Amino acid sequence: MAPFGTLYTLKGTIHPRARKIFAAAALNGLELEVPADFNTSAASKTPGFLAKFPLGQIPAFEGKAATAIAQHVADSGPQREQLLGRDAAARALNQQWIQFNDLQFEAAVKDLARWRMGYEIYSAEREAKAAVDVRRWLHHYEVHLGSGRSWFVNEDGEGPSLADLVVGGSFFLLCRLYMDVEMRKEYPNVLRFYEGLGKVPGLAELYTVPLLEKRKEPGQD
Ligand SMILES: N[C@@H](CCC(=O)N[C@@H](CS)C(=O)NCC(=O)O)C(=O)O
Repeated sequence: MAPFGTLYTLKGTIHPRARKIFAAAALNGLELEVPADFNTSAASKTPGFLAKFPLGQIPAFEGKAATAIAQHVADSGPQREQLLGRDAAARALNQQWIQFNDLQFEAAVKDLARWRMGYEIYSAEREAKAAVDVRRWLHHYEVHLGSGRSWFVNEDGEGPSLADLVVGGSFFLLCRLYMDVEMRKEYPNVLRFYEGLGKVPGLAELYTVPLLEKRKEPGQD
């Protein structure tokens, strides 16, 4: 089968923002080609790349950024209804959780992640704010999933929607760098949701992360 298109993201590693894109592609049976020479972030600053994507950011695909790419891929295959919703109400709920995740949860996760990954200078003040925020948003997820539901929008038997793939991508990063064994005990429903996502055929590699005993320190990743 011909690839669905070219995704500009780092070859050989799964960029934190690309996880949801590869997951939507896996569920829709679509292949995304990553250029073989796109293996450092300098590749996103070449004149050729900037001519196509003026912001010079990755992941990139046909003029779109991460969540919009995931939406495009989700809308382009046989699992479209599962991923985006079978009716107006389900599609709106997908948007609600996706936007909440990107604006609230992922923003706080990103603040906790960036200096652990060595991208920014540590700020005790931002760390403290992000630590409070991330718990507030996780609590919202925990309560929503508390009724025993497997997925944010879909019924249990329907499989994950794009909202689950998006939340799962941010949660992966939190688990990889920050959420230690003590913190995990506070969010059993979110953990159950995340483990369920990793059990979906095709998604294990994207949503399984070795769980941390101890939170990483700034610059430790
Ligand atoms: N809103 C964009 C943000 C993408 C983004 O910030 N990518 C970073 C890598 S994590 C990047 O390319 N930064 C380089 C830059 O901004 O010059 C998305 O979600 O795709």
